[in-house]
Amino acid sequence: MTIPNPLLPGFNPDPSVCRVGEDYYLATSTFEYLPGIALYHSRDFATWRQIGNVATRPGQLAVAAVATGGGAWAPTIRHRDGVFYLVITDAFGRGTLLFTATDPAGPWSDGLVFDGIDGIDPDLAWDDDGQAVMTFSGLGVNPALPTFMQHRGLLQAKVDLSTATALEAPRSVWSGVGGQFPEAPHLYHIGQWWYLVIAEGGTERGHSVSVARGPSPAGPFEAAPGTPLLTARGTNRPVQCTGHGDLVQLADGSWRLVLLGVRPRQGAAGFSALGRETFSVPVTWSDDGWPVFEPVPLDPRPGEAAWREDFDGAALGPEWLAVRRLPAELPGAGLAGRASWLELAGDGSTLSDLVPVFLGRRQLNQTATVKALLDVSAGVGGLAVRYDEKFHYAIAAGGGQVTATAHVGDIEQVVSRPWAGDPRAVELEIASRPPEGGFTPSSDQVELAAWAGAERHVIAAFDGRFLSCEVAHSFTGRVVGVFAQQGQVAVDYVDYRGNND
Ligand code: 6LW
Repeated sequence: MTIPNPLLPGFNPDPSVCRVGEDYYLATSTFEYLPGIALYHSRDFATWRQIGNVATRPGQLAVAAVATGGGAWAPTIRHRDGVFYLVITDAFGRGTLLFTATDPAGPWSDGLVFDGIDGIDPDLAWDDDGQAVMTFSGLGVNPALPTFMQHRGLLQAKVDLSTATALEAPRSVWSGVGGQFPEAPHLYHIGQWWYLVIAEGGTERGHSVSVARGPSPAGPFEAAPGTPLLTARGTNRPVQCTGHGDLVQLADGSWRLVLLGVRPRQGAAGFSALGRETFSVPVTWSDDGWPVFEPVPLDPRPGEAAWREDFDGAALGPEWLAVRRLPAELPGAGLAGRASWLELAGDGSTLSDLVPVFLGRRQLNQTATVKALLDVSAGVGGLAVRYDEKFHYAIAAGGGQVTATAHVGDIEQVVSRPWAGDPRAVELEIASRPPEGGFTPSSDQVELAAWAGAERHVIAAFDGRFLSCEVAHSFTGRVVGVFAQQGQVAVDYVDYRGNND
């Protein structure tokens, strides 16, 4: 079976994976979105299903007021003696956290804050005596500490997992071959060596995977000849920014690396609509015991991806995200009101606020057409594609108007038209299409439209490049969904069709 790339499309950065028998569990970062820390499962490594999220209850992450870019950064997931361990940084929030579960679908524990670990990208390994060892990047992300925004290279400490306490002052370990931001360490005991796999060069075009090995978890580590062993820097490969890898041995004995990357349209100078996604490559071993990685190919799942949510069930699936609060905390009756509709209530916020009344899912494909049917007879609301509060496009209806808005940094363009159609059933659409060819790269063209019966009225069309990770500079990616701005808004369905044209 072909293993596709991206492995997990849509915003799914900082992947970490573990195998238990024939089952694979993979976790990715979610930043300011809740539920937090997406968890995926596979049996063949090619088909994946989101089985849950780690942070599904208030208090597990402190993202309610976190600045964009903060929140859940870079998990490591491991399994030992029947327990799943997930360590992660809640950046600018609670700090370095330990969550545990016996069923990875949840529930996960409330999360213990590590005492004595000040940094990001924690890794968890056990030495030959069963002592837990945490290796992490010494970038300070606690505004209350003098180390805030300082980078102290990669650090390591033995830790007590029952109390989440460092058992020693963190020691420096090998920190790469000179690229900026040595981070994302993962430590493995393979054969006679302890391998340290890290990222360096920064998460943008300079990103890479570097490798070293040593005789003990603490080193001393010797860099692999020619490391970084994987990078797209300076190339025009279709998958850029490749780095932040985690190794796993598959059930058949072969090895793979999961890592993050982006797929800019029109090459390295282009724009990536979806943000950082999860990719994977096979790993072979050289005669002298170093891992060998191929460059990351682009091989998306063929055909159209489609989903439709009719809000018929009693609960939303784990793919649905809200910003800085859980979907169940959004104002309005949610699924508990009108049967087979979702009810949202405006609370005076807009999409430009830190905490909008917005519920969405990751855009999974380079181009996608998303439609929603709304009842706006008692309010104003619509459909939006969001990077963050500074970068979003939306089409709203209500009060006898439809309004398309592009919000790009500090610049806003608003196009309004009177709307005479029935406000109890307004069908809105956001459709992205491949850009016109030409010298200047773009990601896509985004049309914002409203339907009157069989007639499609395009209210505005905007260049999609402004909703890309290169422009927005968020750690996340596009999330498409519905929002309420004023009064009561009800949503009958959201329908998504995407492809990689
Ligand atoms: C992640 C770190 C990084 O923790 O970005 O730039 C952070 N590097 O490895 C968020 O993805």
